[in-house]
Amino acid sequence: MKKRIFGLVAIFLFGSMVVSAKNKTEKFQVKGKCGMCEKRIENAATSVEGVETAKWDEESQNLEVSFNAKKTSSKKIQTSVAMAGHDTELFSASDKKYSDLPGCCQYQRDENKTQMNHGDSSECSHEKTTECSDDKSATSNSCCGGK
Ligand SMILES: [Cu+2]
Repeated sequence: MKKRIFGLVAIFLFGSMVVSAKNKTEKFQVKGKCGMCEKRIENAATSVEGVETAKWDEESQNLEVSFNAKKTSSKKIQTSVAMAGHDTELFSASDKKYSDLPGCCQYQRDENKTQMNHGDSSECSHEKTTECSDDKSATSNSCCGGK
């Protein structure tokens, strides 16, 4: 019996090692306010190809994602979340996307941080054509306008 349990544990450990070889878990800050935000943020994250799970915590304002590092990256996930209207550590949502959110979801924005991100073009690594084109206001006041 003991041997059998040991065998199962060994299989489990080996299995989780294989999974962790390509799966990565990262945590970053995403601004939001309520349960609707939670759904929107998590949906935006899981809609990115390669994302396995996404869990946003309202109290800590942290989004924990686990994803296949070969298919996507924390940057891509944050881009998607920002496009849904929520500021992340790296990217700010466009003013239009933000104002399109329901009133209960209009979280407190950090003005200084927003300006800093917009001014620094090195933060803007996503493809201008695919990520920025559906939102005209993005070209004037988000990082999409810098390139
Ligand atoms: Cu909300």
